Amino acid sequence: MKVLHIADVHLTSRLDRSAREAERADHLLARLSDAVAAGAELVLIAGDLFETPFESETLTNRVFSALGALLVPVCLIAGNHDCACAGSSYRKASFPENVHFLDESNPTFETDAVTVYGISFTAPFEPRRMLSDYSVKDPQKLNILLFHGDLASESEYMPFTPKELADTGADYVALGHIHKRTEPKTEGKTTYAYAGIPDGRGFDELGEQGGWMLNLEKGKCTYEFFPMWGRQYIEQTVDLEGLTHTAACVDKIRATLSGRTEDAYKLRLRGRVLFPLSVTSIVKQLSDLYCVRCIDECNQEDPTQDFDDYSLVGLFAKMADEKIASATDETTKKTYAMARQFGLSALLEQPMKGVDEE
Ligand SMILES: [Mn+2]
Repeated sequence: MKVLHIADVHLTSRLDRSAREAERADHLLARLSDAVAAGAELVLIAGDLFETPFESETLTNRVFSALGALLVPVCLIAGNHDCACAGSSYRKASFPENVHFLDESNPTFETDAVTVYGISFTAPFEPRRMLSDYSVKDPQKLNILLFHGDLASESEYMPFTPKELADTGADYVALGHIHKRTEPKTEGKTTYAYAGIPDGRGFDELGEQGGWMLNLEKGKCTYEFFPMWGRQYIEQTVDLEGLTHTAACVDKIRATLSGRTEDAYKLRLRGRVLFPLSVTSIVKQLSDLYCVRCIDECNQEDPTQDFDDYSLVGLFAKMADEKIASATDETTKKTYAMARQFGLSALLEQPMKGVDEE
């Protein structure tokens, strides 16, 4: 049976993030359709689909009705962020027929082929060990458990151990809570994995995100990563060594990037540049990219190390560095640093054409 496992989408209707959030919801729903088109017969959402327990009805209705349109069964639980407390979105929702919210009052979803179990948060914290004494009813069947918590001996978020997972008798435990996906592991006869997040939301969630597409049979689990991101957050270093003007830096940056304009980039600019670098004008010339942040780390390494101390260039660099080091205020320091750049440029016979005005 082909199963898609995702978790921790953290959709929110918070106004300050609304544009990106609407886009994230659209994207998620489109990728879920893709997963079904790719053969997923069951979708598992292991908690924290929403950022808070009380998201707007506009958002929750939209998400639930789109899950309804997938037609295959969708099983979900509440995590600590979107806990099913009184008055919460999950308590108020009317779910489409194929969408199964699993909690204490509705603990399983069953078909001939599979039983899905789920445990939901009902408060933002739950330090109890919810899996001690928990076990599946029919060990002969294919059994899946949806669980949101910390793989830890103690935690405020449903702590568990691999042994506790194995003792449930579940064939696969679809985990949520940790935003970094983990390769499926096996303990006893139980396979378990965190799905991570389907789509990054900032530079603390870098790279390719998605979920696990699993092929589950009794006693056998194969899997592959199913990419789902709408935008990637990418952190990259760009070497601008020896460049003499902004346009050359912009060209170098473009040549270094993947060419995808829909991603968000945090660029660390490094190397010795031979003109006063302006991050503002570089960013301006990259405005076709969705988001670019540049961190100017140019001219920061030990500047004399590449020069022969006994050459004119080496002596000049050494002298300039001493001046910079002994400067008592920022303005003087900057002036010496610029003098060093201009001096080196002259000595290295690299003309200062296209020097940035800013
Ligand atoms: Mn969580």
